[in-house]
Formats: sequence, C-alpha cells, structure tokens
Amino acid sequence: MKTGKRESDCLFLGLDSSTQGLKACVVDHNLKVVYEGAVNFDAELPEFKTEGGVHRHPDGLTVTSPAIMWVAALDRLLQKMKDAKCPIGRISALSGSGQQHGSVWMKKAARRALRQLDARRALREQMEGVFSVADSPIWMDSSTSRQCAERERALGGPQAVADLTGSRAYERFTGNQIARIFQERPAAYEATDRIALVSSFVASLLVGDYVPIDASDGSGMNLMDLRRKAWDRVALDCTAPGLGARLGPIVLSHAVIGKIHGRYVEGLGFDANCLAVAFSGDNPCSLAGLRLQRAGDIAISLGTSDTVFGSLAEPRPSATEGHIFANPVDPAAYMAMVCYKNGSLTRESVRDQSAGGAWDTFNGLLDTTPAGNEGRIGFYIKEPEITPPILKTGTFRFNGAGEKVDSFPPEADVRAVLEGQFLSMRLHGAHIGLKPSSILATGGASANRSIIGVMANVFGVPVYVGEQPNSAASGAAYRALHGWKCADHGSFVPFDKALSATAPFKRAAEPDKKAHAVYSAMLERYAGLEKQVIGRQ
Ligand code: ADP
Ligand code: XUL
Repeated sequence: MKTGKRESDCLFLGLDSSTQGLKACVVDHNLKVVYEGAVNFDAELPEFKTEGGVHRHPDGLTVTSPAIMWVAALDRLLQKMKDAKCPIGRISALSGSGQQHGSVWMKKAARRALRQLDARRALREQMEGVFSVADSPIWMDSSTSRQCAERERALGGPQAVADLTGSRAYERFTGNQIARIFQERPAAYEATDRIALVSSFVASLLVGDYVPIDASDGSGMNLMDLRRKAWDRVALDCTAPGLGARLGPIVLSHAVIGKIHGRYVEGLGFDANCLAVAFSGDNPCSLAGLRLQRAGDIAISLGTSDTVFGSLAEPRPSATEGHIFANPVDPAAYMAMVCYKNGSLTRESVRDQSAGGAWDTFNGLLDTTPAGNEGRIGFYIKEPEITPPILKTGTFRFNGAGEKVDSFPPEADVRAVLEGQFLSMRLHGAHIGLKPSSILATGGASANRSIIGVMANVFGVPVYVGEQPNSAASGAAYRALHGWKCADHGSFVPFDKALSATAPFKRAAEPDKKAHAVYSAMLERYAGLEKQVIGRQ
C-alpha cells in the first residue's frame, strides 16, 4: 500500500496508557518531538477514586483499574492536544503502548458502540455499560497462584510453560487472570464477546472496531506459542472454553490494523487516512523508543514497575525468572526482561518516611552514606514481588553482620532501597542473559541523577538517558513511523533503516571503580539474604 505522502510532511503519534496515566508524544520524521502531553488518572479523573491509577482490593492480592477510566482519559488527552494546537491533521500514523497483561472485557454491545462512535458525544458516554467486567485486572494483581499451578500442571511444568510461551506461569499474565474470571464469574465470562489487552483496547477506541493483539504484548499472556506467534490450542483450552474466538487474531507488531475512525476526523481534525499501527506493551515500546538492537545494550525502566530488558537473538526461557517476548521491531528476534513490582511507588514510600516526601532531601541523604551502606542490606516489599516471587509484604533489614534488624537510620533506608533494587537487577538480569556493557535509563525516576549514579556504580557501566524520560510513548511514535514505512514500502523495512535519525541519548552517569568493587563483593551476600527472605514466607 503506497501512502502517497512525503515523509517530511508527516507526523507520528504515540500514546502510552500506563498504570498512572495516559501520555502522548508526537514526533516528526527526524524523531524530533513536536508535542507531548499527559493525563494523570488520580489528579485529573478523581471521580474514579484511584490511587496510583489502581484500586487495591482488601485481599491484598487483587488489583484492578476501571476500564471506563482509560476511555475517559483518551478523550481528555486528545482534547488537550487540540487545545495546545498540536498539528493533528499532519499525523500520518499512530500507534500506542499499554501497561502489559491487563485485560479489557467487552460484551457484544462494545463492537456496535465502537463502530458507531460519534464525534458529538463523549467517548465515555458511548462506552458506558459495554464491559462484561467493569474493573480490569492489571499487572499488579497477584491473586491467581491457583490458576498458575493449574496451568503448569496442564502444560507439563514450569519449564514446559516457559519453553512454549516465553515465561513460566505468572500471576499477572493475562491467561491466568482469564482463568480466574472464568472460574469465579462464569456469567461474566459467558457475556464476553472480546477480551482485549490494554494496548489493543486503546487501539480499538481509535480505530472504532475490535483490533488484533500484537505478538509482542501477546507474549505476556502465557497463551501464545512464542516461536509461531500464534495462540497455542492446549494453553487456550486449559484456561477457559471458547477462548480463541474471544481473543481474536495476533499480528506482527509493525502491522497496520486500520485507519482512524471518522469520529476523530470530524471532531479533532485527524486526517481520514491516518493509519493505526498495532499497539503493543509498554516494555516492548520502550525497547523501540530506546532503539535497543545489539546484545549488551540494556535498558532499565524506572516507572511504576521497574524493568530490565534488552534484545535477544536466541531465546532461553527460564522456569524460575524473567520473560522472553517477541521483539516489537524485528519479527526474527526476541526480547528478554525481568520485572519488579516494587519500583517507583516503593521508592516514594521510603522518600515519604525518611525524607519528608521530597526527592531533593532523599538525594541529599543518599550523599551522606557510602557505597555499600556499611554492609546494610534491605528488602522493601511494599507490594507482593515478582522478581524473586515474594508474596508476603514487609521490610526486611539486615546489618553488616547479616543480622535482622527492625530499623535503619533514615539515610541508610534511602541508600538501602536503591542498592537493593539495583543489586537484584544485576543478579536476576544476569540469570537470563542481560549483562550490560552500557545502560539506557528511562521511566519517571530516570530523571533523578542521584538514582542513576547508584545504578552506574552497581553495574559498573555508563548510564545514558534520552531527551524525555518516557520512552514508551516515544517508542510507540517510532513504531507508528516504522509501521507506516513498511506499509509505504509494501514489505518489511528494518527498524534502524526506517528511523534514519540518530538516537538522541546523552551520557548521564559514569561508574566509580571503587564503588563498583564494593557492589561486586556485596552481590553474593545479597543473594544469600534474598534466599532467607524468600524462605520466611
Ligand atoms: P508509568 O509506569 O506509570 O509510566 P512513569 O514512568 O511516568 O510511570 O514514572 C512515574 C514515577 O516516576 C512516579 O511514581 C515517581 O515516583 C517517579 N519519579 C518522578 N520524578 C522522580 C524523581 N525526581 N526522582 C525519583 N522518582 C521520580
Ligand atoms: C511487565 C509488567 C509491567 C507493566 C506495567 O511484565 O508487568 O512492567 O507492563 O508497566
């Protein structure tokens, strides 16, 4: 399909429906950012009463977000773009990113509503009542241990599930969430016509129809055969009956999935020919945004979740940790990742308790303590953890002699939370082949140079940052450009060829050799204490 347009006239939009908010990034053909905007769920849509974008349920394990909140946020963000005079009419292609694993449950009425979207009425009003499950389970949920055990039994054990789908069964992975809803709310399952991921759902709102799930975000479900990029029949059947029809097809991540719906042409001035490229997960989109292609190029994202990831030619899925996903920009490649639930929100809670709620104070306290924290090591498990799996929450502190203690001085807590997080990333990342020669840091906390400094020292490599800390939204915009180029060319164009401009990253932290040696010596002790904490559950 020839688009018939000059690239230099075109703009590309990336959306990122993340845990705490919805963001937009528009770039030109040189990847120069021409617009950025955001809607924060807690602050700007207070009627949904979320904290950090989510509802935590009393069982301590179930975490959901209202699907209609994501709908309301999209209208609000698009209006902001219009009000800011973003040149919407020049956007030739759009794509998006979504928090991974979350599921959106739609009744038959949803498809009708999507197809008939009307520019004169709020999106929210038109989508109200079309969900069979109004509160979407999201990635922070850890309530499906039973369903995970059932999946591993049905498919031949954790290694077999990992070999097939790229990951052993994980509580937050969509297939296990679907199994729980089928078991506990059969009527809701029965009433469901389509189950989308957060990414494909937001795409549906823009295209005005159901759209396929992309292979990269689809890898986070425990349902897809990673190598064939197709649903696995046995994995579907052990989840719920009639699931294949409810999930719809899988496409490659650079595929064009449709054009923008007339509602947005009429109401906001989008070009009727604006293409929609398959939406994907936030981590895959960040991989695209950071343009990680070579082994040893590793990214660490410090967002609501913390993740460590990189590109990989040959997948070696692990029965104990980490994930392998289809690569979002290269159909022949993969990506490896480890994910932590105790990321920014856990750092924030230490900041609030020890530093009066201010990052400047937090950074100041960090500077008063030496690398290695005089042997103190802490595990701050505010949320049930994924890596390693620690479902019991609490703070576990050890002094230099390895004895458990009840408290640290505030400055030691500040250092311990950061050192613990980065030591864990170094330890577990290495287990799945993520050994950095340099690190690209992204996500909200990557704006903090003190935090980045500890990262550089723990890993002993330089850390780079991009122009804007949100690589998921810019990555989605780059993927829009990539998909548009492939469509224009009529066949696959390598990502690095499609993106001619060089990556705008700057060196933000250098490792200090002495500090790095301290951390290398600490790693074994850290691993031993981690085993103790896991053993206490
Ligand atoms: P999401 O995963 O929802 O996309 P972001 O990547 O936008 O999240 O990151 C949001 C987080 O960034 C906030 O929860 C906040 O703790 C963190 N953050 C923002 N600025 C700083 C800072 N200067 N120092 C440390 N953390 C920060
Ligand atoms: C990845 C994961 C999180 C979410 C939210 O497996 O659970 O990183 O994608 O960012």
